[in-house]
Amino acid sequence: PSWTASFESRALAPATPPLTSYLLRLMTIKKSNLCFSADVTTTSELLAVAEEVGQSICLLKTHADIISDFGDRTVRGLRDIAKRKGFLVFEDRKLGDIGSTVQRQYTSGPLSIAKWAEIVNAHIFPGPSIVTALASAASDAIAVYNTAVHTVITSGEPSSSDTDNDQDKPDPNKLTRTISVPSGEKKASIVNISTTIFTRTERISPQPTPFPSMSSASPDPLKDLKAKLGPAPYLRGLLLLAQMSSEGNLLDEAYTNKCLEVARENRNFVLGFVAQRSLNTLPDDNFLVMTPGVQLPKDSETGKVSGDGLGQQYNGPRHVVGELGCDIIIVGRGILNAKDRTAEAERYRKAGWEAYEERIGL
Ligand code: 5IU
Repeated sequence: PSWTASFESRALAPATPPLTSYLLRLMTIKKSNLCFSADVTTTSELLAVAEEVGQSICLLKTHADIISDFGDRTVRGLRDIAKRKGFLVFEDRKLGDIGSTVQRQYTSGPLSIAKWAEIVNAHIFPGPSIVTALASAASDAIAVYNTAVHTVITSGEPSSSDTDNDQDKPDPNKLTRTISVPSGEKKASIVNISTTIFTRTERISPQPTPFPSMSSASPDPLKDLKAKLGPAPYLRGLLLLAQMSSEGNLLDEAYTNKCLEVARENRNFVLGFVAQRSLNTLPDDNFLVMTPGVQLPKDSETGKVSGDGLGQQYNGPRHVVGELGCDIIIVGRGILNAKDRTAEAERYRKAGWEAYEERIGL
């Protein structure tokens, strides 16, 4: 589909991968193409700001490695808010190493990204195997998750061979069945990092069906959202860094085209790009473009915000969404530094959504 097609029709196109489809549905129902970039340095700040802006966003972007006390509390808190307020999580880790290393960076260590973020991003400068390596790690994580969930649901009581069950009472929300995994150390380790996080309600859901839009008059829009969208599926996807917003960056046209080529070879795992314009050119391309470097002038001001003095270059939502065909605006300090972040997130949501509606001719 071309970028002038509606998000809804792109969600429902038969070849659209499930995570892309889910996100496009979420965006349509919430009327939000806003990703908030939560560049904060403590868990408390992250959870507080996620609560403040959650209602207005479709995606929350993290830099987990700048959170000084990142850990279980961060992950549980963020997943809880994401579930309640209805957004997906994107860890802006910018992976860029050989396949074997990025698999470990993605699934293990203190960040264990695959456990809690639906979306992660990577550079392709190491070559295309960075993508296939991550795709394979993600599908292992998904397989393990589904097997584990299935076991919890079907077996009810814990079995004696549970490896992580020394409490008296089993916690039904804990996936402790490493025994159910079809063996292999790698898989077992993914289960271990997952055990305290996944709950039964996050089971994978089938390809979504058409949906009505969310009524803005609803007394509880978030409850509405859940009823219409269904539970979030446990799926993982990758964004390729095809273009950057910073001055003098080295990602030239040839590099951007190479990203597109690699993405097309991995359509089920690569849901799109971090870029500055739409890259969809073939009829089959349904990649989402997420665009950082977006700011609105303050409410009291007019004109354009230019940069941050450290190389960042800003554009407005109308330009990137309406004229360049980007799908999702990524906004950090524009919202983070506002006095009333809830109101500011809502102002950005509206601006992003109006630019999108204009572009599709509404
Ligand atoms: N980010 C960019 N530009 C890029 C890429 C990522 O700004 O090209 I790739 C990140 C950096 C920061 C956020 O986390 O997006 C933008 O934050 P501000 O809206 O505060 O500038």
